Amino acid sequence: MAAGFGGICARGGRSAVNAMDATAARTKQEILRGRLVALGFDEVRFATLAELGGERLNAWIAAGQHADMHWMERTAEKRLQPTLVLSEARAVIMLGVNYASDAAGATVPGATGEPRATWARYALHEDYHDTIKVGLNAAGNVLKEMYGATREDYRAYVDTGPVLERGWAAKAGLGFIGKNAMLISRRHGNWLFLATILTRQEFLPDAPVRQQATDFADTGLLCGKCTRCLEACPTQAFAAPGVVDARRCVSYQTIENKGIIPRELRAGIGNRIYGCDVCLEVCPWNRFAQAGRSVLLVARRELAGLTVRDVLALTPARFAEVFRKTPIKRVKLAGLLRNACIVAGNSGDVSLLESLVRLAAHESPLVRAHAVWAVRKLGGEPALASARLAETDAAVLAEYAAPVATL
Ligand code: B12
Ligand code: SF4
Ligand code: SF4
Repeated sequence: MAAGFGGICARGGRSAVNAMDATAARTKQEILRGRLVALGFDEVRFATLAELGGERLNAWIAAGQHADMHWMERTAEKRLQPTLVLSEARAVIMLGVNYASDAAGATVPGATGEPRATWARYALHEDYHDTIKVGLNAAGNVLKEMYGATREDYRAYVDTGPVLERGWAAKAGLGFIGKNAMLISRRHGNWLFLATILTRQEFLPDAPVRQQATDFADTGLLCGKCTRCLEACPTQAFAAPGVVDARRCVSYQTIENKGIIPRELRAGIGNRIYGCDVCLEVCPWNRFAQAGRSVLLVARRELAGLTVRDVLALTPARFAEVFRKTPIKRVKLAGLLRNACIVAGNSGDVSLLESLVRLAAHESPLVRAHAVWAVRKLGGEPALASARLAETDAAVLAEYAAPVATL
């Protein structure tokens, strides 16, 4: 791949030619931007490779705020040094995909008063890792066509790569980092997926939202005195503005945690069955968000209609069918039943007891533990007598033994 913009022709002076080259490079870059927008990316911006500053990430890991996401520890060095991911990398193309839509998490109870679950807005789509990947593959073809880039000249990621996507997005000017830790866009509010192309090609950098917005000190740059997100967090997960302690975050607990959800956090989970958007929803910057074009997304609005009772009744076959192609399949049936037990326990709806008592004899100890908690919380403990007699798992027995005041 031809990396630079420089070059000298026999007759012109170096600076005149460089100026001409820079203009040509800029024009070409704008054509590239237009072509990537046409592929479905709502934001396409460029940053040159520079130090991002590792203090924030290192401090987060040192404090254990990454919970058991040990892969964050293992990849920290790469996240801070993109040339370890791609040698001779020179620039980052930061891409954003708007997912603001009226498919917001279902927070309104149905007409029948049946308890509903709230799903993170992003989850009410086919898995964005898969659908945005299609756009990234197409972007690779454009880079090849326009710049002669081979597969070795760039790395393209959405979410799962060892890159600090929000930091690069702030550098490239997609938005600013809010006190809720989100990359917030003036055009899309909080509803922007990020994707990254690390490349050996040089690009002219775009400006950040404000010139000084290049450092961690600028977290909350356009928040002013607002602290809504910090106050609204249902589990007090913010260790400081812009710093999420994953151990307390509902998103971590309901998606990434594969084990028991700490008892003291369960009430705060409320009816959030998968992920959490509270600190995003309350942000006043969302009022500028326009509906997305959905070129790289496939909405699955029907999922918002599922009731807690529907989820508690899922069989392996039905789970596979309903959540096919969605990110929710990643938590597997046992993980989703665990979350649904918590939502049911918090609902106060004793008509769910029958399903919960059945789950207290489920084959998975993870499900049994949370079902026992929910049954006890709804006051149905006597119905657990036979399940308790058969129980041998230490974690489940601990749920039977927990003092009622801690439920
Ligand atoms: C680990 C992870 C999580 C963890 C930890 C969250 C966290 N706050 O770190 C958990 C599981 C809790 C989580 C939850 C969610 N996540 Co998440 N997550 C990630 C992941 C994989 C890594 C994030 C990371 O590096 N964290 C470590 C901390 C220390 O870094 P950071 O928060 O990114 O902050 C850095 C920069 O902001 C920088 N910084 C701070 N201020 C400033 C200012 C300037 C000017 C600069 C340059 C840098 C800078 O400092 C930090 C460290 O360097 C990224 C994908 C990726 N590869 O980056 C997605 C990602 C951050 N998640 C995303 C989403 C959508 C979510 C949820 C909304 C999902 C949900 N609905 O349940 C929640 C939101 C929770 C929240 N308020 O942060 C999106 C965010 C998009 C956006 N617009 O910001 C990402 C980018 C995935 C994607 N590709 O779209 N997530
Ligand atoms: S995602 Fe939810 S639990 Fe996590 S920090 Fe935001 S409001 Fe708190
Ligand atoms: S809710 Fe307020 S403080 Fe939080 S990110 Fe939005 S503007 Fe900033």
